[in-house]
Amino acid sequence: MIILLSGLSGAGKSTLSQHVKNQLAKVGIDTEIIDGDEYRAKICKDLSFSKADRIENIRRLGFIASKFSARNIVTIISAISPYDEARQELINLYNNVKIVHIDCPLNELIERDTKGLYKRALLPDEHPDKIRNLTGVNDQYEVPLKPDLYINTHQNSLPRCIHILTSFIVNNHYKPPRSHPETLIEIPS
Ligand code: ADX
Repeated sequence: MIILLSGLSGAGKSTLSQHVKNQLAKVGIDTEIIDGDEYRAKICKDLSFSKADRIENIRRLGFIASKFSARNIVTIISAISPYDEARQELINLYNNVKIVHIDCPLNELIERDTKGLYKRALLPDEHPDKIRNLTGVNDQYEVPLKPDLYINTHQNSLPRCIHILTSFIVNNHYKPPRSHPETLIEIPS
């Protein structure tokens, strides 16, 4: 299963995915997190925040996710993924892709502003530090219209958000039948 956590920067995608991974480990479900920030620092270094590059970013993350997912590892992509086109591409290409919209009102994100990005996007136009393409402020975020799951991180506490996402994954995760001893391959000595 591929879980695409889509939402604005600071909405809580990374925090949530880490906690959910820990919860899933307790019930024996293996999880891999593919985090936009982390991959942009490594194999997506060449990509900007233009529309084409953001779509390419999700394409690459999706491809990697599909490899983990094919091994029955729950794979959480934590990336803004602002374009419906990119999200739809993953749904069309891979099995069992679930879109989860991690929502939080912009005024709350501006208040939290853990990375200082919103402050920079709201600077006057002539300011040298101004960010001109921050998703949700001066760049587009296409709200997922029919997400498989919607979580509002402002209206729900962190434990509640963790519970909602963990339960969703547990209920949708394919559990392979346990192999019987007679089906085990014998290794010749
Ligand atoms: S995506 O749009 O291509 O899906 P991704 O999730 O990989 O974005 O990266 C978003 C992260 O990059 C943000 O959490 C933030 O830390 C950083 N960032 C830097 N500049 C921008 C920007 N202009 N818009 C959005 N995020 C930005």
